[in-house]
Amino acid sequence: MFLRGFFAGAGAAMTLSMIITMAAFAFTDPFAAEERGTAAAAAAAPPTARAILEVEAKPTGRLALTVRATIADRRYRPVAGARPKVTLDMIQMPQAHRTAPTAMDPVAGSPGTYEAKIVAPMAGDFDVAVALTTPLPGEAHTRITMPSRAAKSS
Ligand SMILES: [Cu+2]
Repeated sequence: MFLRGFFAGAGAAMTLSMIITMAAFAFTDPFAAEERGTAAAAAAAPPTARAILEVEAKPTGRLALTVRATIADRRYRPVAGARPKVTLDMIQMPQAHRTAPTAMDPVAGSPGTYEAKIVAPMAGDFDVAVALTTPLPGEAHTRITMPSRAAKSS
């Protein structure tokens, strides 16, 4: 009698604990689970864990331009310690004189912001690509037109 009650009780308890576990899975924040992670979990991070980038480029002189990128994680927290690189590729002449990737430097006092001053190979329209691999992978593009003569400063 006691034993039967015990097993029935154990069975009910087990079922209840399974329901709680399943509910916990259903309501656990998947980002939190990922960030809690160990090195193994980080290595297995899903490909959706990508950086969010905003890229701006502006001409600063004849063929010279400044590229600025802000890099954040998926929760819009600035990503410090990244090593973004910028590459120019001419839109009218794809791959013809794509620049070597140039490292971008962190901007002092502005966490998650990186900048590089580069020189376009010729006047024209360029795709400006900023990419990083650590601590998160990410890539973003903008476009810039380098005028055939330097714009007058106003
Ligand atoms: Cu060209």
